[in-house]
Amino acid sequence: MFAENIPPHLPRHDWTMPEVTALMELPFADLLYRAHSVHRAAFDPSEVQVSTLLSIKTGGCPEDCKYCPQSAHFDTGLQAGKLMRADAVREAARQAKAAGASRFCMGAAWRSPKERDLPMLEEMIATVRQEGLETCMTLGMLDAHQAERLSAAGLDYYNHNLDTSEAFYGEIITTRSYRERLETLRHVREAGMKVCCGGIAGMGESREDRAALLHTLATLPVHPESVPINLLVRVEGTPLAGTDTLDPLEFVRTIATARILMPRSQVRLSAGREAMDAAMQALCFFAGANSIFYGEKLLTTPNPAEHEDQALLAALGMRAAPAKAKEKGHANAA
Ligand code: SAM
Ligand code: DTB
Ligand code: SF4
Repeated sequence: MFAENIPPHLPRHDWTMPEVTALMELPFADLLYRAHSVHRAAFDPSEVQVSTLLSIKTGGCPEDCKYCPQSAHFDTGLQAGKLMRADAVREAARQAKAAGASRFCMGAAWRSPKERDLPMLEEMIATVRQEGLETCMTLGMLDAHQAERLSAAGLDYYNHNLDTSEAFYGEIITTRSYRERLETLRHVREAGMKVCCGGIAGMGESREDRAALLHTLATLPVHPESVPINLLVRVEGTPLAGTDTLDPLEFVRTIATARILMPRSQVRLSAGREAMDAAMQALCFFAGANSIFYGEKLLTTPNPAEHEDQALLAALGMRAAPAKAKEKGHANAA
């Protein structure tokens, strides 16, 4: 059933859907054993990469993503704001760095950035780099020119999620297509940035949909360096507010399968940790998650307090990974 002769911790890009569903359906202990073995072969299992989020432009978004508190289509009581200025971003980056983050992710509630926003975004990238943090942005769709501008300004990562399977996607978003998402990912890759791309579990999709999302990610020409797996945060006022709770073991299975399919990627236990107890998070780490969002706010919703996460990592004998040294010859600005 599984390809023989290939060490399991080396990336493969030829995974088939039957292989992915077979992994997802393994007895739980077999799946976790396999995922943890792959994880150990590629990473120090005691290290976790730590990213802090900042919403640089909040709310009023024209897109209709049914999970999102920032969409202008739904009334979630969120106050919309303007694009922040780089000096305010510097202060937030400083605090994140002092608290132990290695990467700073800036998110904007846009369909895509406007030409007039690019100078301020470039200034933000330079500012966050000066504070000694890796930079990440998530601004919606990018064309090739925008991706090149951001890359030239020194942006290390671009986050753009596929969110779910192509088949389920139309139930969740109608204002932009799956194909457009893949196009943005291509522009990001071609501009020389690292790709951060994952999705959301718990939106009412099936196990098959979760498998299909992971299959799409794992068969991209290059695996995303960072794979955020979010558990839906059910926000009052969004159409998905009343969605049934996902079985926690299904979420752990999703993490484990992502780890096996993309053995060298950082798999991030992303949104939704407020609803998870320590045991579930420990299982996710054992299954191969090795990255978290850190700081008491995600973009607009709560995340565990820093002292809670410090206590959790200490209890598990885990520690924050230091920022990666810049690779020589990286296409981005120094
Ligand atoms: N507007 C940009 C875009 O969507 O491309 C960037 C920001 S958007 C908030 C980034 C990602 O956050 C989404 O793709 C989605 O995966 C995640 N997200 C948003 N709301 C969420 C929620 N309620 N629960 C879990 N993840 C969520
Ligand atoms: C990702 O996959 N999750 C983050 C980040 N990328 C931008 C965002 C989670 C947002 C959760 C809802 C909110 O706080 O608004
Ligand atoms: Fe807008 Fe992004 Fe929220 Fe969709 S996920 S509504 S694009 S902010």
